[in-house]
Amino acid sequence: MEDNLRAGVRIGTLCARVGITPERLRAWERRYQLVIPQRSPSGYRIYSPADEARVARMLSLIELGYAPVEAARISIHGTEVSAEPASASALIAELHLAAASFNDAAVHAVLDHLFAQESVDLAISEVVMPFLFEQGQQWESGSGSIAEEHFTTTIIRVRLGALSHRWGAGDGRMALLACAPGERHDIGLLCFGLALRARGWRVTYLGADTPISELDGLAARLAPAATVISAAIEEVFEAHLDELASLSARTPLYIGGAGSTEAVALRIDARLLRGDPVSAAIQLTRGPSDQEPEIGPKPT
Ligand code: B12
Repeated sequence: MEDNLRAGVRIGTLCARVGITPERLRAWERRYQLVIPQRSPSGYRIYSPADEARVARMLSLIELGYAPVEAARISIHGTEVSAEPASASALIAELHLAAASFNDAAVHAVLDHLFAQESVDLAISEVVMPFLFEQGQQWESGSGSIAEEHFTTTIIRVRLGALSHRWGAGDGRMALLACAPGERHDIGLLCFGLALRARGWRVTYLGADTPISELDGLAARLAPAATVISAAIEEVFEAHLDELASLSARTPLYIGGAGSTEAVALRIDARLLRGDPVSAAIQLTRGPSDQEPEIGPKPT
C-alpha cells in the first residue's frame, strides 16, 4: 500500500501529464468510476501509473469519436469484454493520435489491445506495417514530424522485441537474420523473424548494420536453413555485391526489404523474398516444391 502511494501522483500532476482538467477527471470518476484513486494520509487523491494509462486511453478514444460512456467501458475493461474488436484502421488512427501527442501510455495501450486481440501475423500485416508506412508518408508530406516517427518507432520496436523472447529455442529450422552493413531499418526484419517463429522456426537475429564478414563466419558455424539479409535502401546492397556473392556460395541466401530487387538477387545469386514480412515468411516456410513460383528464382 505504501509502495503504491509512493509510485502514485497527485491529481494536478496526472492532469498536466495527460492533458485534462481536474474537474473533468473528477466527473469521470463520479460518472463512470474510470479510476478509483487511493488517498494519501492527508486525504489527497493519489493516482497510479495504471490509472494514468486508463485516463490517457479514455482521452484518445474520445478524440477518435467514441461516446464517453463507451470510451470509459473500453478503458476500464480493455479488450476482454469489448463487444466488437477494434478494426485495424481504428487502431492505426489511435496510433497516429498517440504519436501526435507524444503519449507513450496511449501507444502502449493500443499495442496492448492489438497483441491481445490479434495473431502476430495480423498485428504485423494489418496494423504495424501500414502504420509505419503511413507515418513515413506523413513525414514526407510535411504533416508529421521526424520526432513523432522516432517516438513511435522506438516504442514499437521495443514491443516487437519483447515478443521475440526465446525465439532461438526449440528444434525447428533456423534462420539467421541481419540487416546489411550500414542499414538501420530493422523493424521489417524483426517482424519477419516473428512471422517465422510463429511457424515454428528458430531465429538467430543480428539486427541492424551487420558486417558481411560476421555473417560469413556465423553461417558456417550455425548452418542455418536460411540466411536473410534485409535493407530498405537498394544502394546498401549494391555497395556489397562481391561480399554478398561469396556469402551466397556458402549459405542459402535470401534478401528482403524495400531495397531488395530482382537485379540484386540475380547478381549475388540469392533468392528474393517478395512482399511484406508475413507473406515472405509464408513463402519461405512452404516446402521447396511450392517455393519456386512465389520466391524470386535462384539462377542455375
Ligand atoms: C522508421 C524509419 C526510420 C528509422 C528506422 C528505425 C528502425 N529501427 O527500423 C530511422 C530513424 C533509424 C531511419 C533512418 C533513416 N531513414 Co528511414 N524510415 C523509416 C520509415 C518511417 C519506416 C520504416 C519502416 O519500418 N517501414 C515499414 C517497413 C517494414 O515498410 P517498407 O520499408 O516499405 O517495407 C515493406 C517491404 O519491403 C517489406 N519488408 C520490410 N522489411 C523487410 C524485411 C524482410 C526480411 C522482408 C522479407 C520484407 C520486408 O515489408 C514492408 C511492407 O510490404 C520509412 C518510411 C516508409 N515509408 O517505410 C523511412 C525510410 C525507409 N527512411 C528513409 C531514409 C532516407 C532514411 C535515412 C537515410 C534518413 C537520414 N537522412 O538519416 C536514415 C537511414 C539510416 C540507415 N543507415 O539505415 C527513406 C528511404 C528512401 C530510399 N529508398 O532511399 C524512407 C522510405 C523515408 C522516405 N520516404 O524518404 N528511418
